[in-house]
Amino acid sequence: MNHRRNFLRAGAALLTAATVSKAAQGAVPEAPMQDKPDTMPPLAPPETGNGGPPYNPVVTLNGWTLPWRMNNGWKEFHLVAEPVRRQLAPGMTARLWGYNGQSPGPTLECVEGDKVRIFVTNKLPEHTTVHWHGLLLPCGMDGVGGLTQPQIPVGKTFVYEFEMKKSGMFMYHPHADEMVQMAMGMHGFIVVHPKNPALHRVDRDFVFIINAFDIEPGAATPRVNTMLDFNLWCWNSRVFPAISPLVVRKGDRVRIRFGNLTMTNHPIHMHGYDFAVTLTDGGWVPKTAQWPEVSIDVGVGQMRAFEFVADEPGDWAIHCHKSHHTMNAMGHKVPTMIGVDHRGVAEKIIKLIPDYMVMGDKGMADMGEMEMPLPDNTLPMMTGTGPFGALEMGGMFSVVKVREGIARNDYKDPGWFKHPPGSVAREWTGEAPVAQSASASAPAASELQVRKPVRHAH
Ligand SMILES: [Cu+2]
Repeated sequence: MNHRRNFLRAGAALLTAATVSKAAQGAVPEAPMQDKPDTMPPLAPPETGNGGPPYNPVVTLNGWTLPWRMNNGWKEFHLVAEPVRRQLAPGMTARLWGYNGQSPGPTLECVEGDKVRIFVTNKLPEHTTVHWHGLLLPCGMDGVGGLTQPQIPVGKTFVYEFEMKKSGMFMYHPHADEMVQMAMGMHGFIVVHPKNPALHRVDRDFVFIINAFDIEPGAATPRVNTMLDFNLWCWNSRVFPAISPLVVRKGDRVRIRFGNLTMTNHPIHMHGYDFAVTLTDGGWVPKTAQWPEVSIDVGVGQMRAFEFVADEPGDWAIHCHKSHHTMNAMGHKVPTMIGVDHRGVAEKIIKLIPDYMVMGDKGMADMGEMEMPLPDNTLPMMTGTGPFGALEMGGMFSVVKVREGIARNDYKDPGWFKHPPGSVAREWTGEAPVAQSASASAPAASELQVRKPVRHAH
C-alpha cells in the first residue's frame, strides 16, 4: 500500500469518527485517489458506530473500496470521472477513462438502509452521467443523460442522493456517450451489505467487473467503435498473469461476485469445486432455489455470485471458459498451420527475412514459451509460468489458492501449492503408484482422501 493511500485511509477514518464541521458540511468531500493497480486489503468499516453500521467488507480484485464520510446521517462519497493510466499487466499500460485514478472505479460499499450522497465531478473531455445499475431509487437519480437528468458538463460536480433499499450487488457506469465511455473503461462495483451482518455471512468475499478492450499492439488507447472483436479480456481492467490470485483459507466459506460490462457472455468456470449460485443483481437467490454449478454463464449487463466451502487445498484455476478469452492481444487472421510442413519454404524466407519463425505447424503451444519480439506496450498472446512450466494463458484467468493455516485477514500470495507426495499426475513408468506402494494392505478410507460432496446451504 502506498503512503498516499495510508494517509487517505487514516483521513477517512478520522472523518467518519468525528463530526463534520459546520463549514465542511456544505463542502464537497475529499476525493480519495488510487495510483496502484494492486488488490488493496478490505476497507474495514469504522467500529465507532457513527461511521455507519458494521458489515463484512469485500475484496476487489486489483482494486479498492472508496472511503466515505458521514455528514448528518448521510454517507458521502466523491467520484471523479477522469482519464487514467491503467497497467493491464506489467509490460502494458493503457490510456483509459475511469474514476478516482483507476479503471474500473473504486468499489462503493454501503449497508441496507444507508442514505447515500454521491458527488460526481466530471474531469473528462466530454459530458458524462452515472447510472446506478440495479439499484431501486427515485427516477431522477437513475443517471440517464437526457432522459432523467441533464448531462454533467465538463468541469462540473453533480450530486446523487438516494437510500440503499436492499442488500446485494450492483454496478455503476455512465449513461452518456455510453459506447465510448464504457469502451474506455468506465465501470465500478457496488456492494450493499445486509443490515444484519450475520445474514449471508461469508469469510471471504471477492468482487470484480468483467470488461474488455480493443487495443492495437503497440498502442495504448482502446478503439471505441469495436463491436465484438476485442483483444484484451479483463477482470477489473487486468489480464493474466497480472490478475491477483484469490487467496483463501482452508475451511473458509467463500463468495465470488462478478458483473459483466462487455459485449458478450462469459461462462466463468472454477476448478476443484462445485458451487451454489446465491446472488444476482436482482437479489439473493432463496436457498430452495439455489442451484449447483461448476461454470456460471454471465450475460451482458448481468451479475452473478457463487459460494463454496474451501475444503480442498490447492491452486485451482478460475477462468472464462471461452478459450479466446484466456488469450491476450492476438491477430485472429493468423492462418491455421497445423499439419503443414513449411520447413522448405521457411529456409527460403529466412534468407530474405532473418527473423522469420516457423510457427504453429504442431499447434500453438510453442508460443507460450517463445520470447517473441513484440512491439512496446503489448502482451504476449499466451504467457505465464507456473511451478511445472509455461501456463499458456492470458486474459480472464486467475488462481484460487486454498491453503491451510493462513490468517483470517491475510490475502498475500502464498506462492505455489505444495502437493502431497504421490498426488501429481506423472509419466507412467510401469512402477506401482507411490500412494499404493506405501502400504501393502488395502488403504484406509482416510488415505484414499475421498471427498464427500459439500452441502451448500448454510
Ligand atoms: Cu469470456
